[in-house]
Amino acid sequence: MMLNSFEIILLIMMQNSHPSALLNNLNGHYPVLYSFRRCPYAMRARLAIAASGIKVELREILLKNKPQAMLEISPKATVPVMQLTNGAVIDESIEVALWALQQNDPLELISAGDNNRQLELIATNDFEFKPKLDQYKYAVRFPQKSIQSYRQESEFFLQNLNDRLSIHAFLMGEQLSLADLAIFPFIRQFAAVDRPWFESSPYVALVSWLKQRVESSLFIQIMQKYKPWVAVKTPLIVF
Ligand SMILES: N[C@@H](CCC(=O)N[C@@H](CS)C(=O)NCC(=O)O)C(=O)O
Repeated sequence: MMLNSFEIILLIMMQNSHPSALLNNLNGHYPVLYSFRRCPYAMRARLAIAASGIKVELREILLKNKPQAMLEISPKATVPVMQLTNGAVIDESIEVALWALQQNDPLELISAGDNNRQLELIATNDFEFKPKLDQYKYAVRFPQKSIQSYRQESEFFLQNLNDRLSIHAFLMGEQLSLADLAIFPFIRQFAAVDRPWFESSPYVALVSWLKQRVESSLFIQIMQKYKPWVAVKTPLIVF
């Protein structure tokens, strides 16, 4: 659970009166997550962490101004990046998600479907669908083809997901799984490119699944807005 506004204010007040004591007390007790609110990979990590109930220190970053502290531990410079309390660094979203759920998985997201099949579907999302999504979303940067062609080339994945969701409530069966959480932020991005098209598309089960996921309390929780983290100045945000 996240701190509520009252607890955050209390932390800021305490920090103002005893800054170093508070930082020393809390920093280092939590893994640190560098995140960017609108990044679908970072959403995947935050969703899994929130579902696990594990507390981390959230450091919101700006992609155009990445903090030195993050670049030092992960020169590949993508979010999410997680630094564990023992110093180990995990800088792939699926690995952050698996790390969190392997500690604690009260919703049984990992066992909700065959593990390899979940990972395979997530890999199809990341390596086959995501490049098509980028071309569709930023079609002006790829003038070789029309936006409609890029959309058509993405539809193999929409069809795959819609077929699954036509026979059961979630991607892996009747239970919410890691695959649902890991994939829907990307479908949300796809839907936003041309919402009227998506909503009147033949992928009816997919549209309804996306609506449910976006309206879920878990998603609302992980989309809370925070100011970008500034080394030293920003109060600890426990997420
Ligand atoms: N394979 C990585 C991909 C992460 C990724 O590409 N994140 C984007 C933001 S959505 C990023 O940080 N890009 C670097 C940049 O824009 O500078 C993962 O799963 O964590």
